[in-house]
Amino acid sequence: MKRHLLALAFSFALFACGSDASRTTDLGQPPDASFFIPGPDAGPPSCPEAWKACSEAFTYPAGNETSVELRGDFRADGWMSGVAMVKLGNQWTAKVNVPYNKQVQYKFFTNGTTWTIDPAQPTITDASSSINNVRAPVQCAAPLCEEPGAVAAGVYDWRDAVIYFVFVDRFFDGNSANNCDVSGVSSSMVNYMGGDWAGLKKKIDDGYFADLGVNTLWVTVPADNTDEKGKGAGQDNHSYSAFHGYWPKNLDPKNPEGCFGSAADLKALIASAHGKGIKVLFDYAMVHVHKSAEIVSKNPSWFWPQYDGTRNCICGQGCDWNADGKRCWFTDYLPHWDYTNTAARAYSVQNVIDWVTEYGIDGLRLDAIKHVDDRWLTDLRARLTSGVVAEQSPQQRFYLVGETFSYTQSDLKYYVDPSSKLDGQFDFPERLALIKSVLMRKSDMSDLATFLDQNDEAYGANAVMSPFAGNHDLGRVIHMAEDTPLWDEWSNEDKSRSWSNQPTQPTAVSAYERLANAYAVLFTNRGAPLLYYGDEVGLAGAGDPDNRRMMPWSGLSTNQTFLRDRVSALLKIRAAHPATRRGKRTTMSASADTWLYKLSATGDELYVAINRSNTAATVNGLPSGSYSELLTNTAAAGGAGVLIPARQARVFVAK
Ligand SMILES: [Ca+2]
Ligand SMILES: [Ca+2]
Repeated sequence: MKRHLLALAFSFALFACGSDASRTTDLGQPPDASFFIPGPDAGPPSCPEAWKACSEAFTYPAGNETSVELRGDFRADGWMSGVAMVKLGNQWTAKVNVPYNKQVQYKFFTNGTTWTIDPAQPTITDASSSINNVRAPVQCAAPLCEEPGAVAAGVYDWRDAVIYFVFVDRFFDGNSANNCDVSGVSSSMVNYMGGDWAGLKKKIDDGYFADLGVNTLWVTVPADNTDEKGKGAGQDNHSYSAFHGYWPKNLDPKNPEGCFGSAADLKALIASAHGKGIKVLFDYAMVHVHKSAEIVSKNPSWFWPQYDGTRNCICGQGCDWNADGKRCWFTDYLPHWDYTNTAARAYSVQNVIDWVTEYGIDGLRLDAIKHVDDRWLTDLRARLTSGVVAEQSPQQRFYLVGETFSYTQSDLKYYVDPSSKLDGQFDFPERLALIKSVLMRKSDMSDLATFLDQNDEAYGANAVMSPFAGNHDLGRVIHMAEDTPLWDEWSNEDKSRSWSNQPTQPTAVSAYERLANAYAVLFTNRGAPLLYYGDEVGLAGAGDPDNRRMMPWSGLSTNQTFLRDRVSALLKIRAAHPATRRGKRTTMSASADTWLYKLSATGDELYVAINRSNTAATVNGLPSGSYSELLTNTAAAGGAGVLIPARQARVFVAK
């Protein structure tokens, strides 16, 4: 074990030094020198075949261009964002790492506008009849070991993101002067509670997110919402305010929601976030606007009529949620955009671009994406690529994460394609598997392992999905971790206690420990994991709206602080260990109650053990050797099984 890790460290250093053999003496004489010397075509020890890469020079004959980018399939997003070439004498050049022994297609992008090939280099006609340059497979003598999908220097890798959903109205009241009160709503629970952008900025400035290990904020829809009351989701006959942000009235980015503050407040919060290396995603609601929106009376043809001639086309009433999903109204005061109308679509896409450029945000969370015409999404991606990303240097990946509330992978996958649609979606199917195995103990841990093995690649190598345990539409996840869960794994009954008999904060430590185990899985596996505000302290609550209680900033129980500390510890492990974010997972053992897996990436390897049972369990599969356990800061030995306490996770790294 020890020798294996040393080998990885050695090969990493060797290749980082450009294969300069003289540098190997800096590292001292390894115990078995022959083991470390790559033979012809051998590559570094333990490098998966798919990770091997060769450094290759590309050239383009210089004319009077002002810039040339090399683009191609040498990298996961290589067709979307290229590598800037440097002009040397009479040619542009760039060195890039290409996959080992694989053909590469490429093209040149000149002056930031024009695709071109070099006719002097070999060409190929691809599946879409486009002519590209082509380079035959290369087998270099000493391949690099590079994880697939790695992005260029200076470009943010969204696999490193940890997303936190800030429900602005319920997070922190930083300025009581902007507080709103909508008269006639059914309860204070569905009125504005005072949270605002100034409050969020304060928590950013105080270091709350840095302490927790969060580096990306998803912020509720900032557009000005109606001041009217309306019935709640699911027609529960209560009157709500628009505290959630999903009833937009005025889409002008310069006049955002006054109940959350001013445009200057919003810009200040983004500046604070960016100053601390925190990305910001805005929630964007593009399915509908509130009926009071001026745009509805001005352009009635831009919206589907509520009555389609024969039916009252409310989703779930006269119209079907699925069959009519792209046109039915969610409720009778939310006119549904008709994006088959070209002018309506162009207006809406431009409005998104206006928000993005006004605030300089890094991505968007797109609400209920399956309920809009597909062209809205492909138009938006094209506009972002040509009009926002193209102006950046280096060009960043603008992250689009969608919500498709479905437990069927193909439903989600349809919208995932980073070049033309979404980068990823909230992973509802993974949530179901996670909850069933880790929290509710209805499926075995080995079932979760099997599910994740096929889920990892289900959305394509370039996707960055967002796995999660809780969100704002489902009853709080802590109650699914209780000894007797309060509703089923589909959250079917979570609304039955929204308005009465609301759940109190669980007192048994078991629920918090189980949720911590779910986070151990989420935070040591791929994707940009999502934390719903309050779930880091296991905040209580039934379905909407009881799942949107005010964030507690004091009076936490020891169970709650245990959970928050565990989240923070896991996220610090995630930050320190690339294998958790982009590694290859190998199950070492899996049973009904336990799972032990290895994560490996270049120069990084660790083992994660989970025991969901109510008693300590011996977990097999940790190889012989001496380890540090990162959650308890203790030493551990592999070989024979390791004893994992009841409802605990452990993370081992070789000493
Ligand atoms: Ca306020
Ligand atoms: Ca408003």
